[in-house]
Amino acid sequence: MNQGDEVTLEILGVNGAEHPSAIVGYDLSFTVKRGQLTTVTFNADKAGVFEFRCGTHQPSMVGELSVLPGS
Ligand SMILES: [Cu+2]
Repeated sequence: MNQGDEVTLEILGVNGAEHPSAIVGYDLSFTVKRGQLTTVTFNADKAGVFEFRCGTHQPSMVGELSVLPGS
């Protein structure tokens, strides 16, 4: 995605009952639950690589959100 984009993440919970998660640096938190689609909408106003992580399943359950700089 590019900086300035309006972004919607759709995350489907498959394994594990609950995943209380956050995107570090974007001040976003949400909980993914098994069998449910979690929707997170935000404006990608900061460029960079941001870690998203589940607070329960560490150190393995992490990902990265990459936002390319705007022109
Ligand atoms: Cu988890």
